[in-house]
Amino acid sequence: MRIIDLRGRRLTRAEMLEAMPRADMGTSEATDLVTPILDDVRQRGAAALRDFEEKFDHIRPHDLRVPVEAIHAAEDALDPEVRAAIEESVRRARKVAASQVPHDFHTDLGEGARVAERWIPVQRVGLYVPGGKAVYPSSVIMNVVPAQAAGVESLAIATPPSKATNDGLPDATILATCAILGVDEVYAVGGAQAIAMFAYGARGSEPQDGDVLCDPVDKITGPGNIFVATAKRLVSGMVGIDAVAGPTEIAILADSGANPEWVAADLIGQAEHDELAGSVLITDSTDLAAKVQESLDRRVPRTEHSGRVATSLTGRQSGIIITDGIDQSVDAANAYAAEHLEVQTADDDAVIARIRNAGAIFRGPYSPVPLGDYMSGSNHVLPTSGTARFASGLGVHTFMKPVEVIEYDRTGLGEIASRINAFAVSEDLPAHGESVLSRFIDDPYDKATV
Ligand code: HSO
Ligand code: ZN
Repeated sequence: MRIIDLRGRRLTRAEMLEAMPRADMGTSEATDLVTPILDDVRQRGAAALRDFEEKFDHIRPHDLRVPVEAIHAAEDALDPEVRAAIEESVRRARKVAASQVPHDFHTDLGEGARVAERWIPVQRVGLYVPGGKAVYPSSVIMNVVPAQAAGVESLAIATPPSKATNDGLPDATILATCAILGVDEVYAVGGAQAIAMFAYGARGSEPQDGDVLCDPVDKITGPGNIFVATAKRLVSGMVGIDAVAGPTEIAILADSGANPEWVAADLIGQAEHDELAGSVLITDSTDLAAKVQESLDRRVPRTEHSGRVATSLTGRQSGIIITDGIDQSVDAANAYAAEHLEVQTADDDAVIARIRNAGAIFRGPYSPVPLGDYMSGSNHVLPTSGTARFASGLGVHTFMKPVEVIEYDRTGLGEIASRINAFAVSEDLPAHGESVLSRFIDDPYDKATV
């Protein structure tokens, strides 16, 4: 891993952000590729979806919508140990999600003057579940559980057909997870075309599709590759999106007391996702840095996906940041704004109290990222690429929107009617003032009476 030595350097905010290891993303190329896909799905619906599936996933699916029997068959065939793991994950996620549901509340501002806040679930949501180098049934849980806890009425999932089975169906464990969660609207559609289908809906093109293959959704969530991310960016505004996901990343803020073997194992675990995945160690201990490097040299050749792990760890998005003390380590962690931040130091609580930018914080040596990936009860769909500076991970709140209800009566409005009128007149919008005054005087247009 490359070394970024910050010791003795006093960096401006811009220089600090610039110094952080991150991959270059080819976003503009992706936009050129994705735009015609969106247009074509919008115009030709299911016929375009079949063409793109053939082109990108190398299979022309008979059923774009996965038959319910196939979803249940996958559940029946599920390995019992995997089933137990999925159920444990769901149980924990549901418990956390239940306590995340926001409460309605109101504020009284005087007699007859109340503002209430109601949290309303998004009505229909499309969840994207990536295929690619690894398949993530765990991501199905991370999207579906908070959506269900929020009270979302209608949930659809899109995920590419499996490359392993070549039968046009998505990965069997993904289907089984849908069954366990009670989701039966699943599409074997991947990539940018899936995002287009969610955003615009899709007319059927074959008898098995029906007239309407898929209704448009109100919000699209879930991670995906650069094409999925770009498609989400392009349709956002028209529909809601959770975030534009970049490659996954970990930062480990550790001091000399951290276990270098565990730190190395966690860096490799993240690098396993993707050649572009970022693994970053932030430490004030050159001794720890050297030991972690040594451990990586031993471990990387022995791990199953050593090829992509090595590429990821040696890429410009990964590195070891050497700092001159815990303060600078905290500054670096805040500048990097990691999707996942592990803290392994002598005083984790004090460090965590000073972290303001992270998608999720994993405290101490027994809270490694894979715990959160699968089973901690927390959500693993988290802000990447430094967006943790302003965004949060997926949660029940992602699937709800607060709506203010304004409840004033004659007394409450009367109290401030002339103030509202003054404000309205100052903005040269006198009809605004007249709207209010009409409730109290016969002729609000007669300035003498106002
Ligand atoms: N680390 C990934 C989530 C994941 N890991 C799924 C394994 N499966 C992004 O948070
Ligand atoms: Zn992971």
